[in-house]
Amino acid sequence: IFDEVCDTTGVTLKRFMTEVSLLNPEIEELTTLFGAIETACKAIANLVKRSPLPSSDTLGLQGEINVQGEDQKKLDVIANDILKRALRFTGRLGVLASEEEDTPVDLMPRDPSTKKVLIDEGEKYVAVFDPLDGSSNVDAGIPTGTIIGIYEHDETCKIDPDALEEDRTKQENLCLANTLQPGTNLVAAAYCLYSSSTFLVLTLGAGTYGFTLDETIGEFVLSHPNIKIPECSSIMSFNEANTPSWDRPLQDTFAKWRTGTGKSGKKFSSRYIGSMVGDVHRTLLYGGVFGYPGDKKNPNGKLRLLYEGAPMSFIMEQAGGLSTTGTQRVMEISPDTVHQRVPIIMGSRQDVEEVMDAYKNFGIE
Ligand code: P6P
Repeated sequence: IFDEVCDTTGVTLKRFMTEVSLLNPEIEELTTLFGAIETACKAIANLVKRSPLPSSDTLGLQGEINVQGEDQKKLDVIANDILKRALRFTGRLGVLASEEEDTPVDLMPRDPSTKKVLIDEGEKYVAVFDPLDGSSNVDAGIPTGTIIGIYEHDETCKIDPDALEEDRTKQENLCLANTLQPGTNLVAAAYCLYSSSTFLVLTLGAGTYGFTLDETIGEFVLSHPNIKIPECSSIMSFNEANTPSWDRPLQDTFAKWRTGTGKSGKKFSSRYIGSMVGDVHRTLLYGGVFGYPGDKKNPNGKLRLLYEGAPMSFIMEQAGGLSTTGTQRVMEISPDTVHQRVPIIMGSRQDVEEVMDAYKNFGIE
Protein backbone atom coordinates (compact mmCIF):
# COMPACT_ATOMS: atom_id res chain seq x y z
CA ILE A 1 0.00 0.00 0.00
CA PHE A 2 2.58 2.45 1.20
CA ASP A 3 4.93 2.54 -1.79
CA GLU A 4 2.01 2.87 -4.21
CA VAL A 5 0.85 6.12 -2.70
CA CYS A 6 3.95 7.66 -1.21
CA ASP A 7 7.29 8.81 -2.51
CA THR A 8 9.71 6.44 -0.81
CA THR A 9 12.92 8.51 -0.94
CA GLY A 10 14.27 9.80 2.40
CA VAL A 11 11.34 8.40 4.33
CA THR A 12 12.07 7.99 8.04
CA LEU A 13 10.39 5.29 10.11
CA LYS A 14 8.43 8.00 11.93
CA ARG A 15 7.07 9.39 8.64
CA PHE A 16 6.38 5.87 7.35
CA MET A 17 4.30 5.01 10.42
CA THR A 18 2.49 8.36 10.31
CA GLU A 19 1.58 8.01 6.63
CA VAL A 20 0.56 4.35 6.96
CA SER A 21 -1.62 5.14 9.97
CA LEU A 22 -3.24 8.02 8.03
CA LEU A 23 -4.20 5.39 5.44
CA ASN A 24 -5.14 2.85 8.14
CA PRO A 25 -6.51 4.69 11.21
CA GLU A 26 -7.11 1.39 13.02
CA ILE A 27 -3.37 0.96 13.53
CA GLU A 28 -2.70 4.54 14.64
CA GLU A 29 -1.80 3.23 18.12
CA LEU A 30 1.06 1.19 16.62
CA THR A 31 2.82 4.44 15.71
CA THR A 32 3.44 5.06 19.41
CA LEU A 33 4.72 1.52 19.93
CA PHE A 34 7.10 1.67 16.98
CA GLY A 35 8.41 5.00 18.21
CA ALA A 36 9.41 3.24 21.43
CA ILE A 37 10.79 0.21 19.58
CA GLU A 38 13.04 2.28 17.32
CA THR A 39 14.40 4.27 20.27
CA ALA A 40 15.14 1.05 22.16
CA CYS A 41 16.83 -0.50 19.11
CA LYS A 42 19.05 2.57 18.65
CA ALA A 43 20.09 2.34 22.31
CA ILE A 44 20.80 -1.40 22.04
CA ALA A 45 22.72 -0.89 18.78
CA ASN A 46 24.94 1.62 20.53
CA LEU A 47 25.52 -0.72 23.48
CA VAL A 48 26.37 -3.68 21.23
CA LYS A 49 28.78 -1.58 19.17
CA ARG A 50 30.57 -0.23 22.25
CA SER A 51 30.55 -3.45 24.31
CA PRO A 52 34.10 -4.60 23.35
CA LEU A 53 35.57 -1.28 24.58
CA PRO A 54 37.44 -1.62 27.90
CA SER A 55 35.37 1.26 29.29
CA SER A 56 32.05 -0.37 28.43
CA ASP A 57 31.82 -3.04 31.16
CA THR A 58 28.89 -4.68 29.34
CA LEU A 59 30.81 -7.71 28.10
CA GLY A 60 30.69 -11.07 29.73
CA LEU A 61 28.22 -12.89 31.91
CA GLN A 62 25.60 -11.48 34.20
CA GLY A 63 26.28 -14.38 36.51
CA GLU A 64 22.68 -15.55 36.28
CA ILE A 65 21.04 -18.43 34.42
CA ASN A 66 17.89 -17.50 32.52
CA VAL A 67 14.77 -19.62 32.16
CA GLN A 68 16.36 -21.14 29.06
CA GLY A 69 19.10 -22.55 31.28
CA GLU A 70 21.55 -20.32 29.40
CA ASP A 71 24.18 -18.09 30.94
CA GLN A 72 22.67 -14.63 30.86
CA LYS A 73 24.99 -12.08 29.30
CA LYS A 74 25.10 -8.61 30.81
CA LEU A 75 23.90 -7.29 27.47
CA ASP A 76 20.88 -9.66 27.50
CA VAL A 77 19.71 -8.16 30.77
CA ILE A 78 20.43 -4.56 29.75
CA ALA A 79 18.70 -4.96 26.37
CA ASN A 80 15.70 -6.55 28.09
CA ASP A 81 15.44 -3.65 30.54
CA ILE A 82 15.75 -1.07 27.74
CA LEU A 83 12.93 -2.67 25.77
CA LYS A 84 10.66 -3.21 28.78
CA ARG A 85 11.10 0.40 29.87
CA ALA A 86 10.56 1.80 26.38
CA LEU A 87 7.42 -0.25 25.82
CA ARG A 88 6.01 0.25 29.33
CA PHE A 89 6.07 4.02 29.05
CA THR A 90 4.02 4.05 25.85
CA GLY A 91 1.01 3.31 28.04
CA ARG A 92 -0.21 1.08 25.20
CA LEU A 93 0.96 -2.26 26.55
CA GLY A 94 -0.93 -4.57 28.87
CA VAL A 95 1.45 -7.50 29.01
CA LEU A 96 4.82 -8.53 27.62
CA ALA A 97 6.78 -11.77 27.37
CA SER A 98 10.52 -11.94 26.85
CA GLU A 99 13.15 -14.62 26.44
CA GLU A 100 14.79 -13.08 29.51
CA GLU A 101 11.67 -13.24 31.71
CA ASP A 102 10.50 -16.46 33.37
CA THR A 103 6.81 -15.50 33.03
CA PRO A 104 4.85 -12.78 31.18
CA VAL A 105 5.30 -9.35 32.77
CA ASP A 106 2.11 -7.54 33.69
CA LEU A 107 2.34 -3.92 32.58
CA MET A 108 -1.21 -3.02 33.53
CA PRO A 109 -1.18 0.42 35.14
CA ARG A 110 -1.94 -0.17 38.83
CA ASP A 111 -3.02 2.08 41.67
CA PRO A 112 0.24 2.28 43.71
CA SER A 113 -1.62 1.91 47.02
CA THR A 114 -4.29 -0.70 46.26
CA LYS A 115 -2.25 -2.44 43.51
CA LYS A 116 -5.57 -2.66 41.70
CA VAL A 117 -5.31 -2.56 37.93
CA LEU A 118 -6.49 0.82 36.67
CA ILE A 119 -8.74 -0.34 33.88
CA ASP A 120 -7.75 1.76 30.93
CA GLU A 121 -10.26 1.40 28.13
CA GLY A 122 -7.52 2.58 25.74
CA GLU A 123 -6.06 0.21 23.17
CA LYS A 124 -3.88 -2.38 24.81
CA TYR A 125 -1.26 -4.46 23.07
CA VAL A 126 0.79 -7.49 24.03
CA ALA A 127 4.51 -7.50 23.13
CA VAL A 128 6.67 -10.59 22.89
CA PHE A 129 10.38 -10.25 22.23
CA ASP A 130 13.87 -11.66 22.31
CA PRO A 131 15.84 -8.57 23.34
CA LEU A 132 19.23 -9.70 22.02
CA ASP A 133 19.10 -12.91 20.02
CA GLY A 134 22.47 -14.50 19.42
CA SER A 135 24.06 -12.48 22.23
CA SER A 136 26.79 -15.10 22.71
CA ASN A 137 28.14 -13.82 19.35
CA VAL A 138 28.63 -10.23 20.49
CA ASP A 139 32.10 -10.72 21.97
CA ALA A 140 33.26 -12.02 18.56
CA GLY A 141 31.67 -9.13 16.65
CA ILE A 142 29.20 -11.41 14.89
CA PRO A 143 25.79 -9.83 14.07
CA THR A 144 23.00 -10.06 16.68
CA GLY A 145 19.42 -8.85 16.73
CA THR A 146 16.22 -7.97 18.53
CA ILE A 147 13.01 -9.77 17.55
CA ILE A 148 9.57 -8.36 18.44
CA GLY A 149 5.97 -9.44 17.93
CA ILE A 150 2.89 -7.32 18.72
CA TYR A 151 -0.55 -8.79 19.44
CA GLU A 152 -3.80 -7.09 20.28
CA HIS A 153 -4.95 -7.58 23.82
CA ASP A 154 -7.72 -10.15 24.09
CA GLU A 155 -10.93 -8.19 24.68
CA THR A 156 -12.17 -10.91 27.04
CA CYS A 157 -9.31 -9.96 29.30
CA LYS A 158 -10.93 -7.62 31.80
CA ILE A 159 -9.90 -7.26 35.42
CA ASP A 160 -12.66 -6.18 37.80
CA PRO A 161 -10.89 -4.04 40.41
CA ASP A 162 -13.70 -4.73 42.88
CA ALA A 163 -13.68 -8.49 42.42
CA LEU A 164 -12.70 -10.75 45.30
CA GLU A 165 -8.93 -11.28 45.55
CA GLU A 166 -9.24 -14.86 44.31
CA ASP A 167 -11.37 -13.90 41.31
CA ARG A 168 -9.19 -10.93 40.46
CA THR A 169 -6.11 -13.17 40.50
CA LYS A 170 -7.82 -15.55 38.10
CA GLN A 171 -8.71 -12.63 35.83
CA GLU A 172 -5.14 -11.34 35.96
CA ASN A 173 -3.74 -14.78 35.16
CA LEU A 174 -6.06 -14.95 32.16
CA CYS A 175 -4.77 -11.57 31.03
CA LEU A 176 -1.17 -12.67 31.41
CA ALA A 177 -2.02 -15.75 29.38
CA ASN A 178 -2.89 -13.24 26.64
CA THR A 179 0.67 -13.62 25.45
CA LEU A 180 -0.02 -17.19 24.30
CA GLN A 181 -1.52 -16.34 20.89
CA PRO A 182 -0.75 -18.00 17.52
CA GLY A 183 1.31 -16.08 14.95
CA THR A 184 -1.83 -15.58 12.85
CA ASN A 185 -2.98 -13.12 15.55
CA LEU A 186 0.09 -10.92 15.17
CA VAL A 187 -0.72 -7.34 14.13
CA ALA A 188 2.94 -6.39 13.68
CA ALA A 189 6.41 -7.94 13.84
CA ALA A 190 9.88 -6.49 13.54
CA TYR A 191 13.54 -7.28 13.97
CA CYS A 192 16.50 -5.03 14.44
CA LEU A 193 19.82 -6.35 13.06
CA TYR A 194 23.03 -5.04 14.64
CA SER A 195 25.61 -5.65 11.90
CA SER A 196 27.64 -3.73 9.28
CA SER A 197 24.64 -1.41 9.44
CA THR A 198 21.74 -1.28 11.87
CA PHE A 199 18.61 -2.47 10.07
CA LEU A 200 15.01 -2.42 11.24
CA VAL A 201 12.70 -4.67 9.23
CA LEU A 202 8.98 -4.73 9.98
CA THR A 203 5.59 -5.85 8.79
CA LEU A 204 2.17 -4.48 9.73
CA GLY A 205 0.44 -7.20 7.72
CA ALA A 206 0.69 -5.49 4.32
CA GLY A 207 4.20 -6.26 3.10
CA THR A 208 7.67 -6.26 4.64
CA TYR A 209 9.62 -2.99 4.82
CA GLY A 210 13.31 -2.47 5.66
CA PHE A 211 14.92 0.60 7.20
CA THR A 212 18.61 1.40 7.69
CA LEU A 213 19.88 3.58 10.53
CA ASP A 214 21.46 6.77 9.17
CA GLU A 215 23.71 7.61 12.10
CA THR A 216 24.40 11.10 10.77
CA ILE A 217 20.80 12.06 11.48
CA GLY A 218 19.95 9.33 14.01
CA GLU A 219 16.95 8.15 11.99
CA PHE A 220 15.92 4.82 10.47
CA VAL A 221 15.46 5.60 6.75
CA LEU A 222 13.38 3.43 4.37
CA SER A 223 15.97 1.53 2.33
CA HIS A 224 14.13 -1.67 1.34
CA PRO A 225 10.48 -0.85 0.47
CA ASN A 226 8.22 -3.90 0.04
CA ILE A 227 10.89 -6.62 0.28
CA LYS A 228 10.12 -9.74 -1.80
CA ILE A 229 12.27 -12.81 -1.18
CA PRO A 230 13.48 -14.55 -4.40
CA GLU A 231 11.08 -17.42 -5.29
CA CYS A 232 13.94 -19.90 -5.49
CA SER A 233 17.58 -19.84 -4.51
CA SER A 234 20.66 -21.94 -3.92
CA ILE A 235 21.60 -21.05 -0.33
CA MET A 236 20.96 -23.31 2.65
CA SER A 237 21.41 -21.89 6.15
CA PHE A 238 21.36 -24.60 8.84
CA ASN A 239 23.75 -25.98 11.43
CA GLU A 240 24.67 -28.93 9.25
CA ALA A 241 26.62 -30.58 12.08
CA ASN A 242 23.16 -31.78 13.20
CA THR A 243 22.29 -33.38 9.79
CA PRO A 244 22.72 -36.99 11.05
CA SER A 245 19.94 -36.50 13.62
CA TRP A 246 17.45 -34.76 11.28
CA ASP A 247 14.28 -36.35 9.84
CA ARG A 248 14.90 -38.41 6.68
CA PRO A 249 12.88 -36.07 4.37
CA LEU A 250 15.14 -33.18 5.32
CA GLN A 251 18.29 -35.29 4.99
CA ASP A 252 17.19 -36.45 1.52
CA THR A 253 16.41 -32.91 0.39
CA PHE A 254 19.76 -31.63 1.62
CA ALA A 255 21.55 -34.46 -0.20
CA LYS A 256 19.86 -33.35 -3.46
CA TRP A 257 20.64 -29.67 -2.84
CA ARG A 258 24.31 -30.53 -2.20
CA THR A 259 24.57 -32.41 -5.51
CA GLY A 260 22.38 -30.12 -7.65
CA THR A 261 19.78 -32.88 -8.20
CA GLY A 262 16.91 -31.10 -6.39
CA LYS A 263 13.83 -29.36 -7.87
CA SER A 264 15.78 -26.30 -9.03
CA GLY A 265 18.69 -28.35 -10.41
CA LYS A 266 21.00 -25.90 -8.65
CA LYS A 267 23.93 -26.97 -6.45
CA PHE A 268 23.41 -25.15 -3.14
CA SER A 269 26.05 -23.37 -1.11
CA SER A 270 25.92 -23.07 2.67
CA ARG A 271 25.77 -19.79 4.60
CA TYR A 272 25.28 -19.95 8.38
CA ILE A 273 26.40 -17.43 11.04
CA GLY A 274 24.64 -19.01 14.00
CA SER A 275 22.66 -15.84 14.69
CA MET A 276 19.02 -16.07 13.59
CA VAL A 277 18.39 -12.40 12.78
CA GLY A 278 21.47 -12.17 10.54
CA ASP A 279 20.74 -15.47 8.80
CA VAL A 280 17.07 -14.58 8.23
CA HIS A 281 17.91 -11.07 6.95
CA ARG A 282 20.37 -12.47 4.36
CA THR A 283 17.76 -15.09 3.40
CA LEU A 284 15.09 -12.40 2.92
CA LEU A 285 17.34 -10.30 0.64
CA TYR A 286 19.34 -12.97 -1.24
CA GLY A 287 16.89 -15.88 -1.09
CA GLY A 288 17.55 -19.28 0.45
CA VAL A 289 16.27 -21.52 3.21
CA PHE A 290 17.09 -20.89 6.87
CA GLY A 291 16.17 -23.36 9.54
CA TYR A 292 16.61 -25.03 12.84
CA PRO A 293 14.73 -28.34 12.48
CA GLY A 294 13.85 -30.77 15.21
CA ASP A 295 16.12 -33.73 15.74
CA LYS A 296 16.13 -36.90 17.79
CA LYS A 297 17.55 -35.11 20.83
CA ASN A 298 15.37 -31.98 20.51
CA PRO A 299 12.25 -32.90 18.51
CA ASN A 300 11.15 -29.24 18.60
CA GLY A 301 14.53 -27.85 17.65
CA LYS A 302 16.07 -24.90 19.47
CA LEU A 303 14.22 -21.72 18.42
CA ARG A 304 11.30 -20.35 20.44
CA LEU A 305 7.85 -20.17 18.88
CA LEU A 306 6.42 -17.10 20.60
CA TYR A 307 9.18 -14.50 20.26
CA GLU A 308 11.43 -15.93 17.53
CA GLY A 309 9.54 -18.31 15.23
CA ALA A 310 6.17 -16.57 14.91
CA PRO A 311 7.35 -12.94 14.42
CA MET A 312 10.09 -13.97 11.95
CA SER A 313 7.59 -16.17 10.08
CA PHE A 314 5.16 -13.22 9.79
CA ILE A 315 7.94 -11.05 8.30
CA MET A 316 9.01 -13.87 5.96
CA GLU A 317 5.47 -14.64 4.74
CA GLN A 318 4.73 -10.96 4.15
CA ALA A 319 7.84 -10.92 1.90
CA GLY A 320 6.41 -13.81 -0.13
CA GLY A 321 8.30 -16.59 1.62
CA LEU A 322 7.11 -19.64 3.56
CA SER A 323 7.75 -20.82 7.11
CA THR A 324 6.99 -24.36 8.19
CA THR A 325 7.87 -26.99 10.76
CA GLY A 326 8.11 -29.34 7.76
CA THR A 327 4.49 -30.35 8.15
CA GLN A 328 2.73 -27.33 9.66
CA ARG A 329 2.67 -23.56 9.05
CA VAL A 330 4.57 -22.04 12.01
CA MET A 331 2.15 -19.09 12.29
CA GLU A 332 -0.79 -21.42 12.93
CA ILE A 333 0.69 -23.04 16.04
CA SER A 334 -0.90 -21.88 19.32
CA PRO A 335 1.72 -21.79 22.09
CA ASP A 336 1.00 -23.83 25.23
CA THR A 337 3.84 -22.24 27.15
CA VAL A 338 5.78 -18.97 26.78
CA HIS A 339 9.14 -20.54 26.01
CA GLN A 340 8.16 -23.55 23.94
CA ARG A 341 10.42 -24.41 21.02
CA VAL A 342 9.40 -25.01 17.42
CA PRO A 343 11.15 -26.64 14.43
CA ILE A 344 11.58 -23.99 11.70
CA ILE A 345 12.32 -24.17 7.97
CA MET A 346 11.72 -20.80 6.29
CA GLY A 347 12.64 -18.94 3.12
CA SER A 348 12.21 -19.01 -0.65
CA ARG A 349 8.82 -20.45 -1.58
CA GLN A 350 9.98 -23.07 -4.13
CA ASP A 351 12.71 -24.44 -1.87
CA VAL A 352 10.56 -24.63 1.26
CA GLU A 353 7.82 -26.33 -0.78
CA GLU A 354 10.41 -28.92 -1.85
CA VAL A 355 11.01 -29.72 1.85
CA MET A 356 7.25 -29.84 2.58
CA ASP A 357 6.75 -32.22 -0.40
CA ALA A 358 9.54 -34.45 0.93
CA TYR A 359 7.73 -34.71 4.29
CA LYS A 360 4.40 -35.47 2.53
CA ASN A 361 5.99 -38.09 0.24
CA PHE A 362 7.61 -39.67 3.29
CA GLY A 363 4.15 -39.93 4.83
CA ILE A 364 4.89 -37.50 7.66
CA GLU A 365 1.86 -35.19 7.99
P1 P6P B 1 23.45 -23.33 17.00
C1 P6P B 1 21.56 -18.10 18.90
O1 P6P B 1 21.99 -18.72 20.09
C2 P6P B 1 20.32 -18.85 18.44
O2 P6P B 1 19.31 -18.78 19.39
C3 P6P B 1 19.85 -18.29 17.11
O3 P6P B 1 20.07 -16.93 16.98
C4 P6P B 1 20.64 -19.10 16.09
O4 P6P B 1 19.97 -19.24 14.86
C5 P6P B 1 20.79 -20.46 16.80
O5 P6P B 1 20.65 -20.22 18.20
C6 P6P B 1 22.16 -21.07 16.56
O6 P6P B 1 22.19 -22.33 17.21
O7 P6P B 1 23.06 -24.58 17.75
O8 P6P B 1 23.56 -23.56 15.51
O9 P6P B 1 24.64 -22.61 17.56
